[in-house]
Amino acid sequence: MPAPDLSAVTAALTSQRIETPSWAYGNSGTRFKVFAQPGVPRTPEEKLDDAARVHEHTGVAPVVALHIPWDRVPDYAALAAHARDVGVRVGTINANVFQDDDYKLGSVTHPEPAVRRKALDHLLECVDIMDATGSRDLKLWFADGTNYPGQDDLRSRQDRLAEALSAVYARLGPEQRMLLEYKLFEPAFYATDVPDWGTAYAHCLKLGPRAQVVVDTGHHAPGTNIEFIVATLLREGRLGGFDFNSRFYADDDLMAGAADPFQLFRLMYEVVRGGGFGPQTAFMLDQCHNIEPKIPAIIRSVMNVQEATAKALLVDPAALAAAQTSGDVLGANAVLMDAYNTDVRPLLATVREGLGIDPDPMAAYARSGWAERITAERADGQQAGWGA
Ligand code: PSV
Ligand code: MN
Ligand code: MN
Repeated sequence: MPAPDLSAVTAALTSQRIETPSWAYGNSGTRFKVFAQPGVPRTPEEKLDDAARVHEHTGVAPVVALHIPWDRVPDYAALAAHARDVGVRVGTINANVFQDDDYKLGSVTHPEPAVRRKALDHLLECVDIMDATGSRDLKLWFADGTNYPGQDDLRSRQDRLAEALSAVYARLGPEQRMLLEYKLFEPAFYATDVPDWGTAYAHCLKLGPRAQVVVDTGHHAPGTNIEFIVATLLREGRLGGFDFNSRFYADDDLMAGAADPFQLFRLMYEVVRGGGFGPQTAFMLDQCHNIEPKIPAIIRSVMNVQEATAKALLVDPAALAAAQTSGDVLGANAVLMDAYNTDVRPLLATVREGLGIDPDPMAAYARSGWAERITAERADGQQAGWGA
């Protein structure tokens, strides 16, 4: 590979697409308290209106992931049309089989067939919604698991999961994909039915090539080498996308790049190295902004992903390969660190100028008056929250 040339890096950064999650625009909190914020959207349409502001000021966030039923509307084609009208489009459809009393012991892995059927019907409904919105990806995360040894049969639960996944996979259109997300623990504390990339990968492998694994950066044990997982999934052709966020402890859902920007760089380097930088990989955020203002936090997160990407694109592959093959441990490490330690903010300012937007998205949003406007206009009505 030739040394990175700046015009190619600029072109790559200009073409980057980062998908923002509808739920990040609504109120959220911990299990202790939701701190409501003024101006928060009251409807899925208003979440799209806010997402359009993030795209307006960053130029790289034209796609918005929905979560069903949090974003339930009577007419999804009309919702997709609203998205287009305001300058964005509907992206990944996230299914939700974790907020119903029936799912106390699981959804698609529940011991009772009637509950499994109900969960499967919801997943199939999500594919209907994808047909209406023109979405490519269905993202599946299951809260399913057990809290106590012996509570249920671990193997039978895998069989039930496989049965549901294959029914959903069979329902997908030829251009649609299923992204299976794993998570180490929470809300199940003894055994989670899809706890790791290996389990997700094994299910995807049986289903077919349009079943892909999604890596949520907050869903691993502390110290896990996530870039190794990324490299492996790319090598196997099974990296469908990311849910980016930051964690200090568990699934903290803080802003991407806030806790560990070096990790984000290492992930993005493996994406670039492994040929995963392109529309075949869904670069999504999955975050909750509990105490900070939401739209600026999402703009900041998009910028953090851009900075990590720019640094990854600046790694000199020829110099790295030369150092690696000659066994130059420190030299190879220095090639990576040189890229990581580059201040890419001027480069990204140039990219933004090329896109015809303000080089400083945070300042441009603050000046825009949008925050004041939504605070005044959305003073009445029920504001959307995590779960509403
Ligand atoms: C679960 O922790 C998760 O990461 C899944 O992606 C859910 O869809 C999302 O969070 C809900 O915020
Ligand atoms: Mn997630
Ligand atoms: Mn999560």
